[in-house]
Amino acid sequence: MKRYVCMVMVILFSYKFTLEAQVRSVGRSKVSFDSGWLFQKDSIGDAVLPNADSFNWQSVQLPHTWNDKDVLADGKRGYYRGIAWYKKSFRLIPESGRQYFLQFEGSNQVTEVFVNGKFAGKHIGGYSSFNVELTPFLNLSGEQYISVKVDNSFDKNIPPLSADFTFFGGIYRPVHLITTGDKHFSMSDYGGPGIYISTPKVSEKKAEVIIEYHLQNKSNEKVKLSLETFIRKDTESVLAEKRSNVTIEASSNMIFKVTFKNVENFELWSTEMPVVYYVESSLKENGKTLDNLTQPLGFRWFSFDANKGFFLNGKNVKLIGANRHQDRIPYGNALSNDMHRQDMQLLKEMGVNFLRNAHYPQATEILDNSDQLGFVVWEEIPLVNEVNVSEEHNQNAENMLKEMIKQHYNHPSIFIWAYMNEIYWAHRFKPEQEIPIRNKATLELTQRLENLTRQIDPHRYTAIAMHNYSLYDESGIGDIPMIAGWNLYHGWYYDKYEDFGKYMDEQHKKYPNRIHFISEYGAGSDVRLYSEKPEKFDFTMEEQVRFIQSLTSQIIARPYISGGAIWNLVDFSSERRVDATSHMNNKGLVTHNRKPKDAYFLMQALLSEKPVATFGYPFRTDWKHIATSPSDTLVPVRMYAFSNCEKLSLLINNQFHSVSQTRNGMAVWDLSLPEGKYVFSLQENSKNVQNKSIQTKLIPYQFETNKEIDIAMNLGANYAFIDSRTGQYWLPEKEYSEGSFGFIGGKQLYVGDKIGTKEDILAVDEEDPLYQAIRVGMSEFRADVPEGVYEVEVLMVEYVPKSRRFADEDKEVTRQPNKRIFSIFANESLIEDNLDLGANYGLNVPYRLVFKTKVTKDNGLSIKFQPIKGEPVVSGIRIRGVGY
Ligand code: GCB
Repeated sequence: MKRYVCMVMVILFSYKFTLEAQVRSVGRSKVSFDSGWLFQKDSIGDAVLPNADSFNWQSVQLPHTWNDKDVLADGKRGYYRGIAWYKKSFRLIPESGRQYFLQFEGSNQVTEVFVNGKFAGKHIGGYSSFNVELTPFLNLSGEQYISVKVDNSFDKNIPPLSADFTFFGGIYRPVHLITTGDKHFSMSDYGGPGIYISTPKVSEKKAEVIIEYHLQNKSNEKVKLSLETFIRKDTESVLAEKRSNVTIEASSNMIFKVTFKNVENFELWSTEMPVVYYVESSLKENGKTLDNLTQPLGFRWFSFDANKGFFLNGKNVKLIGANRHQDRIPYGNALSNDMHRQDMQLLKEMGVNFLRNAHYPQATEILDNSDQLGFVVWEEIPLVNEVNVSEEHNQNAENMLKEMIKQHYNHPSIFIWAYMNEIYWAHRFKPEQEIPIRNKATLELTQRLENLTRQIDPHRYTAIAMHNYSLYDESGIGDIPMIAGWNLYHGWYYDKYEDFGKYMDEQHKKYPNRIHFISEYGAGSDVRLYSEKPEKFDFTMEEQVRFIQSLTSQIIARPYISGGAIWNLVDFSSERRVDATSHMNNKGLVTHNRKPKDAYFLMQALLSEKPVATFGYPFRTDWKHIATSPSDTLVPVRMYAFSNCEKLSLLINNQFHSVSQTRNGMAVWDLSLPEGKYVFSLQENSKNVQNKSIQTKLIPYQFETNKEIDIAMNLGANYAFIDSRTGQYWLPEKEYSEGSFGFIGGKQLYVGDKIGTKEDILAVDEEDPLYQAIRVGMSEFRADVPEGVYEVEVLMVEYVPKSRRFADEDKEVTRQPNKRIFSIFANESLIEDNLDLGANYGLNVPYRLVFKTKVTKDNGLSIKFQPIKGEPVVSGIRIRGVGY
């Protein structure tokens, strides 16, 4: 009884509270609408109508994606692309004269919203914000029910059709409930704020500010309203203000412009001092506020020059920064605002001034932070790789462009609007007969999107990102945008580092009037791979550093290249991708969980204004080395630090060791250390800046006892693989020499001109790089070990003999019998007879052969690979002494 009374009181109280709130509601309110949702994937029926049966529905909080897990390494390709439902009941007593909207910041990719069982709106496209009006569908009783159908299936008319990233499905950005009066700033202008601020003329002292208001009168009466505009820096200081009277016809929209001819006494927005002002606008009727909204404003002027690059407020500024994708393991693309902010802080701390929001418009939080932190931003729509020849496709692309520009128009950080990325990428896979019609359609769409961009926003630059494919020049597409963006990977996917500069110099010579920007350059790295001999496409930490060092300095050395952006700030999900890390693109400067890699610290050293000094190898503590002779007692350690200081000192175990001059962002020490534990200290100007503990281990040339033996060798590779789960260290391969151990015969596998295969090795995701490196045609692995029992592991896989970036959506394992057959012997006893990896296991399916064998006195251990057909393949060998 007592409980019942309490409940009634709570209901009465909340009812009263709601009523009071209604009476008081003025202006605009915006509250989060992210909690209390139920979710179901693969729903058999739909959830349009309220249904008490929520069996099997999952409780979720937005932002949410349903692909957070199935895109991870799971032994199979593909992830759920289809329909899912969200539903939520809530209480809202609609007040007359008020309008109610849901604002979705991002839902991928087709979203249909139902309110109390009625269709309320649909949105196509996964990367922009949209509003759905609830008002006409709300129940006066206050009990409301909303359901949302989201579909991320492939649709040939919705870009992106294909791309190197995962198309996570879900309501993956926040949703807000917005309430306004019945006369308000437009809520139906492509998701834009209905207030568009431009600064056509800015100088150091004076600026012209034009504000275009899109107003909506939803009442049945013609009304006279007053519109108040304040330009403020903060609550105290008003820079300019204006009150205007506007008359709007019944049930209609109008555009009204407010111009401030001469705004003075402001500070400029720059990448070093990003001063953001606010335009505060209120729409009032008889003194009562119906709607109010604040938008950012920055005072700056800028231009690009085909020879001299970029100028901001009259000053030549080289733009250097990174591209950013928006996902993170294990959250998929459903990142919290804290996570977005963390990315922006990482970028800022790196000392750069540029961000490319690739390949789609990003969260509001990213744009707000760009304004505040001072990034020059390039933003683009997700038109990637290819177009579909259809008007519906083109209209969707246009719509996305309008949404992006309108929604982010007021952000002072936006300087470049782009609308295509590598649009000829899929060209070479298309049937010959389709080519002319595709080419024509692509060219026409480019011109159409260019015209549209310039028409909506004549104050910014336009761009497309191209790759090194001659069709961009031949078709004339390269001449359409104001900026020619280039995604170049010389020295990674193709050619050599130096070819990058040559390529660009040729472009500059051929097209002297084009403004060039390097929209992408990058190399992959896996924090488990280390090499003393880094090479193209080996995914070692050292190679990513070398690549970035070379291309960044080539960009900086060329004034006509206005800027460059590393691909990518973060390791990101690309479900179909084949790389050292399966299902991921690991060209990040930071790992997917935002831990800076060596290349991040290099960028910081090259670009930061403040002094920085950081040891390399943030993920590595162990250095192992196989002695090169019986008397060798030292482990070579090439330690480096990233810094912009002139020179740095190294101390080892508190003892001064030496000073190293920094060159190109790096100070290097080539050390030879006896086995042991060390504490390294980095000093700048006698001040300790960082300590790092490492451990060195010498694998003897020759072993004396069985028990000390544990040799693990990454055959076919010049790099070590350190298993992140256990620390198990697989040494780079070594050739056999008398009295010691190693491989005999064969060669390292190169597919194309790249070391190893980069295929996804099924079922052993954590060990992919180990299997990917392969020694082909090895006749024997010999170890002159003392007598005893040894456990031997032989790692093998039949590889896909081509170099591809993306795996097909294999439904089942491909068997390929008879490609190679070999037998394996251990000290003459047959272990595997006529092994046919392609037949028994299939392509990319690993075979880990484990057996024990006894070695008798002075015989050593010999594992022989006897070819019967083709050449044997071996990826790794481990030999462990296990007694006698
Ligand atoms: C590119 C694409 C980008 C890819 C990148 C890569 O040029 O624009 O989407 O992720 O290359 O890593 O291959």
